[in-house]
Amino acid sequence: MKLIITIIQERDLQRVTDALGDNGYFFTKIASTGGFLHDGNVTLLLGVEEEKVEDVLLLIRSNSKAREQYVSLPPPDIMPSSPLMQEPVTVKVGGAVTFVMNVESFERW
Ligand code: 2BA
Repeated sequence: MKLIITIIQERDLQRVTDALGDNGYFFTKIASTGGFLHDGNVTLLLGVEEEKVEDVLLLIRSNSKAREQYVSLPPPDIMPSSPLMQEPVTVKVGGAVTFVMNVESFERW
């Protein structure tokens, strides 16, 4: 079994979770916050059999989208403020950031 952890943008949540649910996958949804932009995002946890991993990744990829986001000021705790660092920048966020991990054991009582 594998544990898939995927971080998606809130705007993709409905599409991604509908696609996973329609295909019979169980998942846990956790509200999360990006450490860089400090924006809300959503983390999904899915325990799946190894042979289903590619199918899940395909569903996530095809239902989430990369977007450019305008950042007017860098977060002060990440980058110390300096007049030279206050130029607006764009960052590309997503589609989805996904980790696939081995699961040592799985129990459901
Ligand atoms: P954030 O941390 O808010 O990052 C949003 C976007 O800002 C990132 O998009 C990336 O394009 C940019 N970014 C992040 N850290 C940066 C840095 N130190 N310098 C320059 N640009 C930076 P994504 O890579 O698509 O990430 C989207 C969200 O996925 C992240 O939101 C974070 O919540 C999560 N994430 C990304 N990589 C991760 C990792 N290695 N471990 C854990 N979570 C991660």
